[in-house]
Amino acid sequence: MVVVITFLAISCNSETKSTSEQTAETDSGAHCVAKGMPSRSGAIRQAALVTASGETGTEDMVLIPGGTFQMGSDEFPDSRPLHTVKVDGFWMDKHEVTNAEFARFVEATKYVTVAERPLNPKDYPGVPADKLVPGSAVFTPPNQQISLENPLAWWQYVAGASWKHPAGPQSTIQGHENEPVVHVSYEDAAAYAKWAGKRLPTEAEWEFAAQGGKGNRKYYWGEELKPGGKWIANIYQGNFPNQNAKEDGFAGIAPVRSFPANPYGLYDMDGNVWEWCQDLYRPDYYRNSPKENPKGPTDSYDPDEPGAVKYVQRGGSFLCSDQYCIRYKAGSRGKGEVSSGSDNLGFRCVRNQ
Ligand SMILES: [Ca+2]
Ligand SMILES: [Ca+2]
Repeated sequence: MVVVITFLAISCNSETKSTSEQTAETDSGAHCVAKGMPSRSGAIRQAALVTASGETGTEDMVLIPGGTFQMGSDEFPDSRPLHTVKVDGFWMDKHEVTNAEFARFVEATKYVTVAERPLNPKDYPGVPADKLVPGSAVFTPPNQQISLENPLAWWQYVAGASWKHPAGPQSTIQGHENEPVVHVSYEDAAAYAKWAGKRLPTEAEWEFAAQGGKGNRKYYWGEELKPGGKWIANIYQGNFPNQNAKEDGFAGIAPVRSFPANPYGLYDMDGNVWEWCQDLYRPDYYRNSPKENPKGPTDSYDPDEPGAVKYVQRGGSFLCSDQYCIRYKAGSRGKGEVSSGSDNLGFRCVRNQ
């Protein structure tokens, strides 16, 4: 396996975080990978070439009525302050976009995802050409308990990993058609949405939908971590990252609809895979964001990585737990570099009413 680890090692290693900062990690592989991987956003802009399929149906979507809600969370610095937001109604995919759905898109458009595209040596001065191989970030847990300070201890850039080969070249999506597609960059997700006659949700739409009409609570499903003693979302139990107790039944990705739907009929808004939103990311956006149908700031800024263009991700993944990444909690935000994917990052789409 060839890994482009030289760059990765620089930045993710360089961070030393307090315990509270660690638990606020987003643990998106893309977040970590972006720290060492120069952006590939200069690669072929295939999304611009994708045309809409003309699809207008709302099969496998639900109508979210729109309304006013409390957005954000006081628990996370970049989710403050809690503020009142109004969103119009919209249709939303009931579940994360699946491998089967993404395969239909690729079949129809011959789209090549960012993770599958060659890397331009100009973007990586000093890196030998044989290291510049297409690939993506794969969760690769160590065998023993380790410090949680260095995400590179469990994230590896795997050559040949892509949506078709989620764990690397030898892996396949055959038999996993009903699982969420992963290793999709923002551009890939937006291209799929455009083809499907849909779009990515705004962050406000996503959170409004996740609340299920129940208001701002600790978790999107309620105030208790395990209502009735049962796990009702695919997150991480056990000792992160090396001892996955999989009490919820899944060590990794679960097929969509494996856990109960929320009151709107939406599945896996919590956990399973992170979901791209259309908004650019800034940690200070909520301090002065529009009160109606906010669509994100006009530029992106992440103090952890000032040069990177980042978009918001929501909901957490199968790697989230109270021990490390608590960003599956209601109102919390994730972020990812525009050209990066990982095996715990996917998306779902919406359509205007
Ligand atoms: Ca799990
Ligand atoms: Ca999800």
